[in-house]
Amino acid sequence: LRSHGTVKYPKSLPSLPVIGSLLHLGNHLPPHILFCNLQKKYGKLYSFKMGSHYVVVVNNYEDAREVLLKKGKTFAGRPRTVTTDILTRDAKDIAFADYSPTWKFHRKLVHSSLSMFGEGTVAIEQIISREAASLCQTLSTFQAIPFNMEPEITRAITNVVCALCFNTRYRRGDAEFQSMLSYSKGIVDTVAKDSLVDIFPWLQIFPNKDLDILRNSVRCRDQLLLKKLKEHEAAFCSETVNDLVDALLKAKLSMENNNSNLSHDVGLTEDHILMTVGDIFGAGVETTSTVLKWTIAYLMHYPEVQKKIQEELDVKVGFGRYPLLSDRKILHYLEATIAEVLRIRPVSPLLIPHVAMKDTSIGEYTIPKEARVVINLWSMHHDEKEWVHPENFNPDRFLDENGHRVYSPSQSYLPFGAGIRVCLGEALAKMEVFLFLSWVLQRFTLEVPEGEPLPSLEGKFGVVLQVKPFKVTAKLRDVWNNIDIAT
Ligand code: HEM
Ligand code: PLO
Repeated sequence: LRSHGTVKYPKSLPSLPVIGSLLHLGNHLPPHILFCNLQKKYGKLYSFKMGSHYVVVVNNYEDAREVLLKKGKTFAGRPRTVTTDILTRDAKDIAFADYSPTWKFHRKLVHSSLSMFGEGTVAIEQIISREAASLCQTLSTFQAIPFNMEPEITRAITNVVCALCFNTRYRRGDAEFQSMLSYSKGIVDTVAKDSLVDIFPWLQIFPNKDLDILRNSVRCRDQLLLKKLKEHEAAFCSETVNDLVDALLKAKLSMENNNSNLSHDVGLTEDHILMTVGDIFGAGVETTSTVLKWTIAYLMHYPEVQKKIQEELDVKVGFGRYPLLSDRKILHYLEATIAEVLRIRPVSPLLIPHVAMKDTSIGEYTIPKEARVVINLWSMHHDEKEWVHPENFNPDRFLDENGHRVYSPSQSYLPFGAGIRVCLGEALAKMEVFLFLSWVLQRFTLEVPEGEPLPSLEGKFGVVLQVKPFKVTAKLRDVWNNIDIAT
């Protein structure tokens, strides 16, 4: 440890070239696993230099909670990185924007608009259920034919976000949806390619193929977003606010009417509106569809878990009605399964890096202003002191002895982060994952097709922890052959 009088800094890795070579040579370990393994040598809290940046890695819940909750505001900054600056026109969005009045204002605006269009109310339940019904309809056309569920899951989830942002939806094969799929893949593959920690700052100096793909994909996305914005402007009527774009336009117009400079000061420019919608749209699609794919992959490996979910559905919901959001209170095993998926394969295993906005501390260690703080959720969710056999998939961890859902069996569990930078879509995501899974599993049993391998559970690290593609068969459950299906 480096100590200067009473000042004690976290143990430091020798130098960046070490990290660089570790990443290259360390069996190509993804950063969350590498950072987890480095604890053995450097302890739970350690640091390294990345070019001129000082990075601190937190691997335990005590320190993570201090950063996110106790000192949430101090650590609410965000770093700028080359790729996210391209994505967000220099951080004019929410997720990658530094702590500022503009960030605060947009977060509030989006939060209230999402609730206005029904988060937690009947409207959003209807939107999700409509897409769940449509997904089930599509699945029934695949009867017993092995297929990759990814495009249909993505379309269903995209349609929910489309309804909230633009008040539209896509049909199968829609050209605009296809182009969205392709630009989004381009962004996911290249933005923060080796994690948002910007492991390879040299990207900046040597523009390469990935940066071209990113720029082209972002250009396509921005064209689409701009088109939506112009359509909304043309049809705008302040009396009927139908979606997020309307809500942002209304806020902008009302500010411009009151004081022509205010909308610029607070960051309600066209750029800000486009980037904010881009964030919600991107986060809304990539995260939720990833959780659904992980859940299905685990259900393939653990058919007994799928069976238990179905038995619970049969007893508590039956076959005479659709699953409803209010069933979350009684479908404990399904809720526990979702919680366990978010533990074992967190969508965002390193969160988004935080930045110390002033000199501060974590535990007994001094943290200088501008330090980047990476919270390693993977270490927290796989901590052997907190979880029995953490690599085992076991929904029962989230149930008490009466089979009721335990909100959080350990403090070492924060799939959505916590504090003032907590995920903005947590409530929405939980509703979607619950409704889609309950609708699908009420009707279908998902199986590994004959001759196909089990899905890989390894994961592919990037801006989200992705599942590798796999095939399933969706078999209509026997009981439905004798019942008039109400989809
Ligand atoms: C941020 C997880 C779904 C919008 C985050 C963070 C995590 C997370 C870990 C970073 C927190 C931090 O840096 O401390 C998840 C998971 C999801 C999910 C596990 C699905 C199960 C969504 C959805 C939306 C959304 C559906 C949009 C509707 C956002 C936004 C931020 C964020 C805007 C940035 C917040 C900020 O920096 O102020 N999410 N998310 N997320 N999420 Fe989610
Ligand atoms: C996903 C690809 C989109 O085209 C753009 C986009 C916007 C917001 C990002 C999201 C991507 C990935 C997941 C992120 C989200 C903001 C918050 C969320 C990083 C890059 C998480 C899980 O932290």
